[in-house]
Amino acid sequence: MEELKNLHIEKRDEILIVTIQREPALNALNRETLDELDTVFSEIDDDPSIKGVILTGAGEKAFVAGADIKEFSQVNEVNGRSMAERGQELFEKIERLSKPVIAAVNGFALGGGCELAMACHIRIAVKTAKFGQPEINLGIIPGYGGTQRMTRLVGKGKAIELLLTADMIDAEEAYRLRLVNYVCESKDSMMDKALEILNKIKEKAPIAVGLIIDSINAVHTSGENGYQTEANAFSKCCGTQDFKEGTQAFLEKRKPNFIGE
Ligand code: CO8
Repeated sequence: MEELKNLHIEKRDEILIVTIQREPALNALNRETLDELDTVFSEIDDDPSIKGVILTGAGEKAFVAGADIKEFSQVNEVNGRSMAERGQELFEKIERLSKPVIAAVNGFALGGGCELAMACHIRIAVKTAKFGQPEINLGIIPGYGGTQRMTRLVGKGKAIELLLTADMIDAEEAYRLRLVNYVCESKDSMMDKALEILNKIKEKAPIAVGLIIDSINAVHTSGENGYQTEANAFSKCCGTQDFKEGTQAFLEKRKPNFIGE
């Protein structure tokens, strides 16, 4: 992997911990950081030694405070579209990864930061975290899929309110709205919770893990028939060694040994 300036990568057992580290800018997503995230997330699916990913931000203050506003002076109607599409493509790559990705939200998750967290499969927050889509205060709208993913996660009425008012909500409110799965006391306990979930999932049959993510994503992909995707995925699982092994292990009252084939 090429040298990364804005990300810190650590592998703990088979879990990859990706930390965005631009603390002076509250981990805002500049172009270079987006490129680096793309590099890292492009390699995960093909790496059998990685079973899950935790995405977090450096420090105690911010997960990601949004797209880097300092780069906005160069944005116009033409390149604004391609910049939004480029970000959307990356976030979709994360959402479509065949391995679970948990956003460990350690502080502000605003604008593109909230959108990035929402592209992850699961969100866990520290109790001091704050979420919001303040783009309207800058005269723009969320451009990295926030209008779509926020609506799916919290429902239309609340999504419209949050995006039109730019109100920031705390972690407890985010939990109440089902934007996050868990709220933790500290950054350490949040990381422990994320690892606990991923360590549980990594014992499961890898092909089935990927196909469940695929099938759940299909609910939200326009033009895609989710039931059809699920039936296709189900039949694919039925052809795997892991399916035979899982069934056999149950009948033999032992733990299954999944091999990802
Ligand atoms: N971009 C660049 N720098 C930032 C950002 C950001 N999004 N957020 C904070 N910073 C910088 C500040 O400029 C400051 O830098 P400096 O010390 O050099 O002045 C440093 O981080 C610390 O920030 P503050 O002094 O403002 O810290 P506070 O504790 O007072 O406030 C807040 C923290 C509330 C998080 C505040 O920084 C803030 O409101 N930040 C902006 C949040 C925001 O509006 N985010 C949305 C951006 S728009 C977006 O994400 C659109 C995504 C789609 C883009 C599509 C492609 C074009």
